[in-house]
Amino acid sequence: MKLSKVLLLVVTLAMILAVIGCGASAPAAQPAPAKEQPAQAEKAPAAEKTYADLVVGYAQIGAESEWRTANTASIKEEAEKLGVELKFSDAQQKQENQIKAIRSFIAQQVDVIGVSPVVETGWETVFQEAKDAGIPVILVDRRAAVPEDLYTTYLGSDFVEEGRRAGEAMDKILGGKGKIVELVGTVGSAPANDRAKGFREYIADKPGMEIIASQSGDFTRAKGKEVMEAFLKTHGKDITALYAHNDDMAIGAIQAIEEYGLKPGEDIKIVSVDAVRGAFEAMIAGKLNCTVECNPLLGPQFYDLALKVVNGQEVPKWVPSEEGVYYPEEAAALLPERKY
Ligand code: GYE
Repeated sequence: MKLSKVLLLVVTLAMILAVIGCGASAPAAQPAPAKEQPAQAEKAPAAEKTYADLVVGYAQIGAESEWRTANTASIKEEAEKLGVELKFSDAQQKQENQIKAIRSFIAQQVDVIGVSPVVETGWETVFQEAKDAGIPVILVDRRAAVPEDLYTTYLGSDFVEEGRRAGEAMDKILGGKGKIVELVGTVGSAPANDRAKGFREYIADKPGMEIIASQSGDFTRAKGKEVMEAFLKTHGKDITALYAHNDDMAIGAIQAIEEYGLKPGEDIKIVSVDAVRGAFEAMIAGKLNCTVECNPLLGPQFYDLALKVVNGQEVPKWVPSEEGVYYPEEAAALLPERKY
């Protein structure tokens, strides 16, 4: 009898509470947090790493371009901001130096290795070594041609799409007709391979647009200038357009075109990739006709992924960066906002 009275009381109380709850507009669920909190508190003590616990090895390519300088700054500044311990190596454009750096990171037992592979091939052995040591490898900026189990994720751009966008811009600027020379990036690198591919894909059905010469300028200003001089020597005024796989090569080529006595941006239309400040300045000066953006500020996303990976969280196999396409008309307005 006593028990049924208690039960009755509980039921009545519950009904009253329910009625009050229904009348209230939003948080009827006041008692709920009391139930949820202990469950969360139970999870918390698990040995989750924080940024302050992270030791990251980063095998950078070098300092070949404005893009790379901005990329390195982003990786270094973000580590400092978050309190991540960063071991940074500059390979001076040499794959063998990047491989050495990765081996030294493995020996130092870092938590995560970030690498921007200078070229696509030749990484299997060293990535396997990292895997055997239980150290996740994150590809940053450039892909490597390795089986998917040898890296955790790729953070970076869709270079084929950038090539297509450059083709589309060139088509617009030339009105579908032109003799194009191409300054290719570092031979065998993902951005050089893919930017060439995307551009060709786009112009495939534009019979008026023809690539008359194509050579590597290694993503540098000096090489871009040198190769453009050679193009001019061979093809002279036949050249109506230049497609450069990065802004630095375009800027080097602009100098070569001026020294040859032609007007860059007018006599020879120029489309390049990266959208660094130097490109905006060249557009304002009327010497560059378009730049397709490739975002170098990958630091924040990189450490976010690194932390997730060491804590065993799932991450997508590819984290693409968001990018735009810029023309001279908007260059002056946008320049002050450009962070690189
Ligand atoms: O476009 C170029 C740099 O890998 C996306 O490398 C990067 C490229 C960038 O040297 O300027």
